[in-house]
Amino acid sequence: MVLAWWQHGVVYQVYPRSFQDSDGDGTGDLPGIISRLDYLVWLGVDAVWLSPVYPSPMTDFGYDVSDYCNVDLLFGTLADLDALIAAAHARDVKIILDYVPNHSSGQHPWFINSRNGRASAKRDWYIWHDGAPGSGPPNNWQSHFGGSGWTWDEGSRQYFYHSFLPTQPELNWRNPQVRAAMFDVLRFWLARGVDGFRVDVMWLMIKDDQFRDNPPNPHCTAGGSSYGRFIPLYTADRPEVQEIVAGMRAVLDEYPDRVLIGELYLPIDRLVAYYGVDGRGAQLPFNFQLVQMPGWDASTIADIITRYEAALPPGGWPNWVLGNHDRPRIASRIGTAQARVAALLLLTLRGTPTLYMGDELGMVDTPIPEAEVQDPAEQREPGRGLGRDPERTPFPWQAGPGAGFTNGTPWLRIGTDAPLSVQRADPASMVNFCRGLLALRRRHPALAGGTIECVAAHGPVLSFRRASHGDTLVVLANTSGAPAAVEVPAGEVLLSTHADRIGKSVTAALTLHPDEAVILQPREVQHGR
Ligand code: TEU
Repeated sequence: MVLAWWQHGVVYQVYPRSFQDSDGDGTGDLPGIISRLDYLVWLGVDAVWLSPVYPSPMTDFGYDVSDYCNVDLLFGTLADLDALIAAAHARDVKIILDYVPNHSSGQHPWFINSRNGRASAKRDWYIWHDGAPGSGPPNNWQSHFGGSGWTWDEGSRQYFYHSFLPTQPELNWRNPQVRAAMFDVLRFWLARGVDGFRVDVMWLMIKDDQFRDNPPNPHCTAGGSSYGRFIPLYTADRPEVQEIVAGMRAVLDEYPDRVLIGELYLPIDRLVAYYGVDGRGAQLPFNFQLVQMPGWDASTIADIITRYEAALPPGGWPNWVLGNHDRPRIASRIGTAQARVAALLLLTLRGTPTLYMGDELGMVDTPIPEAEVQDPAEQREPGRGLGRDPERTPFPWQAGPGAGFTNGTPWLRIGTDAPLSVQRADPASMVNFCRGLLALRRRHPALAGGTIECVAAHGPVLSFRRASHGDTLVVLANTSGAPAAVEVPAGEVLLSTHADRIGKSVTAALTLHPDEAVILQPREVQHGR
């Protein structure tokens, strides 16, 4: 089976604001990314997903778009993005843009028109509603950032809905004019050579047309976001959204080899619906099971892999993610030793991996003092661990002030992680381990496109087998901090989180070090039997 680039390749998420500043304003930008493409080639990734770089008031750091077909001067110009696409393609690296269709900025001309009055041409491009009888918002729909999802507009004397900030009014995707306009946005970028899109909050794009209250959440945890007080039955994963996803995919299919990735925080059985009927939906509905799992142990991971693989529809291509710009970093969630184990799993499980920038360095969350908090999620619901600044700190390229990220004042403080320059010089560093994994992945068809079999947990050890046309590898991951003995086929260790193990022959039993994961090539395969 010939694999598409988005099947055998590895996606790397760049948070542009924090990747590389080229003009000293303390914020990353497009020329900065261009200057670092050779690093990404050195690392061995195949596609770059850029978080939004469109014009925006930046109330949610670019996820509040005021012009879908341009570039914010903070990041550069449209010509800079064209140059990035060309420079990436010259290196056989694909460019995926973040597409934010669920809501625009309140400063978008469409919303300014819509807010002008109930008779304005674009009134129905957004979700407006009278208040509840008596007073107050129409219903109990909440913002993901806390508080009501409705804001009163005194001028036109109605409420408008926003799943996130009041500065992010919800587009009305039931309106065919909105669909047509937003599908043309896709075509604008596709015509410029963009290789695909990561669709922001794909599962939120349709809301109940009867505006019914969401039911209370019996599992609501104290201290969490107020959003969790209700089950988003009427504001998430509505059946009509599938038609929108299929429409987006149909637009991408007007161009060759484009990929549609969906941001979807859903349980497995609902997540797989987004592959669409006959695979006409998203090729990669993001699988956040390893991001959201409460613990980190072999049996839980084995169960997730098994259930996910079983749930995939015919032709559904799997994918795995460990982190992104919205969630605490994997190394902070499970520790730096297990983060190596997690990296090996991410790059050996079946399907397309997405690597969040800095995780290849083993970056941890950087504590942000209250006075320096910038994320609205933290500002609106402080002290609940919902803030995202800690996982968004600038990429540390080298030691010293600015860490090679900027020669100005960084927009957000720089953490204390070992910089790339130091790690590149250390053969045992996380970045060299990840680079070795990526190289092994490219050398072994079993990893990029092979089957996954024999998924099991033996106490703290997760094991599975990858195979393709005579190339067979066995992955063993000790998810504990204690040594763990495990039965293995005799063979050779091709890669390990522990450098001393590499190249060693193993017999029927192997005692894994604490926090050790290995990739084993069984001997029966080595002699081609
Ligand atoms: O995030 C949507 C999402 O996953 C929310 O759960 C969000 O992570 C959480 O509520 C934040 O506390 C996407 C983007 O990735 C995120 O950066 C944006 O803020 C959000 O949509 C709105 O566009």
